[in-house]
Amino acid sequence: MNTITPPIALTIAGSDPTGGAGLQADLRVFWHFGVYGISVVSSITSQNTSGVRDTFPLEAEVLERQLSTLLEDITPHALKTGMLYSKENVEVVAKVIREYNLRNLVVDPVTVSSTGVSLMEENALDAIKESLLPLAKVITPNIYEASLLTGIPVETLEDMKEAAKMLKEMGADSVVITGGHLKGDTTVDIFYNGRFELLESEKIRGEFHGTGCTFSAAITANLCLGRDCLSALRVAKEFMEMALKKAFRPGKGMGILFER
Ligand code: PXL
Repeated sequence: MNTITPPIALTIAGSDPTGGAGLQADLRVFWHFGVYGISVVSSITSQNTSGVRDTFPLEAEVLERQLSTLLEDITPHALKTGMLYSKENVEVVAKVIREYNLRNLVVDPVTVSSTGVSLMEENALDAIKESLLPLAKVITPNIYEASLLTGIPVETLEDMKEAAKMLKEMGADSVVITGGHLKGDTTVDIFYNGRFELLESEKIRGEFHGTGCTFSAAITANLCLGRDCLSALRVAKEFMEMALKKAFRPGKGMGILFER
């Protein structure tokens, strides 16, 4: 037996059969960075690259049993949450994270799919704010999610800064708001942990599926490797640029990111 344990990251997310988003994408990204992925499924979806057709959230009890059985045995060095869907599921995840004192939590507040299908019940948003945000090392909303979480419109760089401050006040240690959906030729992401850092990159045009999952998984993997938030973010951005340039279309719909 190998006596050296690799860094281990946990994803708590929905299943996406296309592999472009959800836990399948998370595990692939973890592996790219040499991080061993463990996973707990929070909901099943039926979808293809043209869109999500159904969502079947698992019951909170099923989620809790998967988590407690796994975590009484293995302690991940970092973890991320993706699609949790219901208030009950968000609360169970927060409870278990506290119970097992898990560190390096990345919260990707998944609300809708790239084609606009809801991946979250309305009251789950309040549960994310109240229970999960205070436990987060980093929260990674896009501008729409940042707007939903803060209740302010997020359409400009100034709005993003305001929302980032609010999200930090709500309890997240660091905030990353991705500006990929802003108008303009470049993408500006905002990092805030008490001071601001603006990260600009080339905007790669196209219809992609799973960018939010892939990005937050790359941050999680790099926190897992011991990087601080800002350097994890820088590595994740570089990774995204590469994976977007190599994206492919396995079906008739959106492109899926690829890193080989
Ligand atoms: O990209 C958001 C997302 C997250 N998780 C699952 C998804 C999607 C988008 O379709 O299917 C499982």
